[in-house]
Amino acid sequence: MTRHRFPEGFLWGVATSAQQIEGARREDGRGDSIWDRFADTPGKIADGSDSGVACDHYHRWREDVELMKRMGLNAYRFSISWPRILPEGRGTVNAAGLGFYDALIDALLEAGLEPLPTLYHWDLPQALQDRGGWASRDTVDAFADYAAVAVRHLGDRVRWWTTHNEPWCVATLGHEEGPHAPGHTDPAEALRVAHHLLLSHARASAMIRREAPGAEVGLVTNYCPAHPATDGAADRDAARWFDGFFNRWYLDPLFRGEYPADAVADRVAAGHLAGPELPFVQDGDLAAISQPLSFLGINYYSRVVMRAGADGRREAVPPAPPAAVTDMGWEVRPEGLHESLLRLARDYAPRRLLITENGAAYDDPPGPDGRIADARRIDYLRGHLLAAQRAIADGVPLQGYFAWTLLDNFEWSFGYRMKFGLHAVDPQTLARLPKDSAGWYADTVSANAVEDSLPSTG
Ligand code: IFM
Repeated sequence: MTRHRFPEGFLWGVATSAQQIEGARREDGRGDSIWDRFADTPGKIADGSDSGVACDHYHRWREDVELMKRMGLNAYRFSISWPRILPEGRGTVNAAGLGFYDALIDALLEAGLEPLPTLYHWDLPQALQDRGGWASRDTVDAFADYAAVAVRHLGDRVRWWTTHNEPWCVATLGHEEGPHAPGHTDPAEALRVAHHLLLSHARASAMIRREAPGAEVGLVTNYCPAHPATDGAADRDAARWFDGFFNRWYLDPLFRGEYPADAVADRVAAGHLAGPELPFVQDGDLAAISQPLSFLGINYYSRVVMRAGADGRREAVPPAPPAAVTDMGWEVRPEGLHESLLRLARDYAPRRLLITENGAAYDDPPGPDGRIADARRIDYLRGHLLAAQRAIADGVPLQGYFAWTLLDNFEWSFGYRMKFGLHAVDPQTLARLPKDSAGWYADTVSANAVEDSLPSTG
């Protein structure tokens, strides 16, 4: 067994998001978000649940900070609920909402945890959706105003700011495919939304830097490597196609100031664009979007295997030979994280990288003694941390790792069925129960190293 050490000062944390854990939907002046409205619509959430109470973190946050302190973490990535701060999306600021984050941040700092808030983890105020949502360029300005409110109030204590979490999900799942709020299925609108998300990142970043000159400002993407099912040209093209729209559609504008020409051509061919001109891009947009990031966050869970199907349609297929999957059906593939980090460093050269999410959904009920022995999650985390450490040894400027997630929580359209937490949450009492993985992660953090022992699942 060998111990693989991480650099001194490495950020060790967990990540959460407001909509998934806070609850307190109607308390202290909070407005509705698009996810509140979406979950109110019958049939949208697999188990018929909503996030009105979620993990009740809004009331139990002191206990949750204590859980993180007990794990010995030195950082916490969470998101700020836009409708809690600005119930109408812009205009009147809700002092009680800001007060919640004030108290949370003070407690984190006191516990030795660096706060890393994300401004947008999918909970657009419904009031802004009613005026066009992300498809409207006005929402870009509203986001910059919201960033200004947050940074003016919290920027004296927060150094690391993230503008957006996983813009692909917002654009594609929310506006092209529909399983996420607001549930639209309009591919042309999704392209406009993607651009407005990137532009709003640029405007908010400039605002944060103006208000808090020492701030580290970044964005988080869900990076997913795409591999062809065979070495044939059509399958390789299917992998290129996926990479173009999932990864490069965001990374190329951010790091190169241009949309990827091949992916634009794909969209023209699909009839989602009339031609190679992008009608929603205005002069100066791409120059603003490509201002250097202080860091790039990546959320890595798995890879995709692509092939050209019988009718020529590109499709994702299970890997061959079959591989272990999590409850989400996502292949467990730690080497994909190593591959991703190397590719990002090589092709985009970010100043710094953070793994802002990584984790696995497994449903392990408590045993007769009440213990939750989640050996598969421990193996997953160990494998991915070994891959991350190997990438650092290969020269990747990786400076932190955030396990997804602190608590079993509201997993969007899956409701509470998918359990990613290092702690379970009793559905009746909302009591937190540490799983074995919480203890394993605490040991890893305290050693600042990961051991390459044999998988505990044999
Ligand atoms: O729960 C989500 C999170 O909100 C964004 N990244 C992926 C996680 C697991 O699906």
